Amino acid sequence: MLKKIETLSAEMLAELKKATSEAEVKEVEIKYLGRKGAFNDIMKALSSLSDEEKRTVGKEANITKGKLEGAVNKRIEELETEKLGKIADEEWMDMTVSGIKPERGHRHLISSFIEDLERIFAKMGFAYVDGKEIEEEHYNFNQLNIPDDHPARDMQDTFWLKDLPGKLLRTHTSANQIHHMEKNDPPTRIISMGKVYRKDSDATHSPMFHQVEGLMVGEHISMANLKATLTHMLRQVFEDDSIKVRFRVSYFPFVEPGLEVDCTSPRGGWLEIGGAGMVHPNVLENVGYDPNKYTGFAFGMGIDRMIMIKHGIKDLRLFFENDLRFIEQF
Ligand code: FA5
Repeated sequence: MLKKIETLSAEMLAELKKATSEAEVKEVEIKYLGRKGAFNDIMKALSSLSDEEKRTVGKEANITKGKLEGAVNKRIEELETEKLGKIADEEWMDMTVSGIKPERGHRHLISSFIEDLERIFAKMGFAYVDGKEIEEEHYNFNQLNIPDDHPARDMQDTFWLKDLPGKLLRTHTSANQIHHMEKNDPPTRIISMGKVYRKDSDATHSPMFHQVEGLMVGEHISMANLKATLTHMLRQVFEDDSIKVRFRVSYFPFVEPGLEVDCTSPRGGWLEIGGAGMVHPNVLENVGYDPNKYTGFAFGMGIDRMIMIKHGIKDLRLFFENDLRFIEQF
């Protein structure tokens, strides 16, 4: 009997060693130590032994069972440690390796310039109003004192939209003056910016470019206010307090008098940057403002032109080609 206990014990220990999972260990445990297991058979067989033998064999069987239970728990622990060790081996991370830095982009030159302009005008009390790139003739031309047959329509070569009568890609941001004045009473002080479109293309003309429009209407608004506003804006934009502004008489149907605006360039000489003037009485009347009570100025500048002047860029098309060698310089 004692020999049998010894053999069973050795067999069980060998099987435990071979078990590779907790479930397998449990199976071995049941096979030897379970209710119908091999050790129970020995316990049952004790009844046929003498009292003396019962005591020795029984005692030995209990001690061995206790040891084997310990071996079961030990094997389970071993397997758990092995498992964790394996995970640590396979899934480790080297925290000292430097990471991959994601490339950080930045605002396009035009977008950041537009933000600067918005800030500069906000400080002078101009509210920002948005507009639409697809416009109606009514806003882009008619209300701006440019009726159907007016030759001034040819001054801005227009992209008309196929199958949408009277709709076009706005040729200037001046359309936003009308949208605003039709909905708001004077006095008013706004700017508006965005993309405009014309059939134009060379180094200084792009079929899509950007304008900033300004409008100030109230009592006693004069050309002096216009000059002061533009001078302050350009000095801020070019970060140069010596910038001068000059007006040359010109023609735009929606202003009277109409002006071309030039400024001294940070690189010397005079440069043309936009159009301006005193809002035409017909325009004020069109939107229901009393031209005998109110006066106002308006201006429209080429944003791309201003950026070209500021950074000495010769070709406007560079702005829109998205060549990183260009974009990353700003
Ligand atoms: C206008 O568009 C008028 N709406 C400006 C205005 C507003 C006058 C309010 C009076 C009162 P003009 O067509 O000149 O005007 O354009 C204004 C500026 O836009 C130009 O001086 C120039 O800087 C810029 N510009 C015009 N065409 C292009 C183009 N194809 N590409 C880039 N910039 C352009």
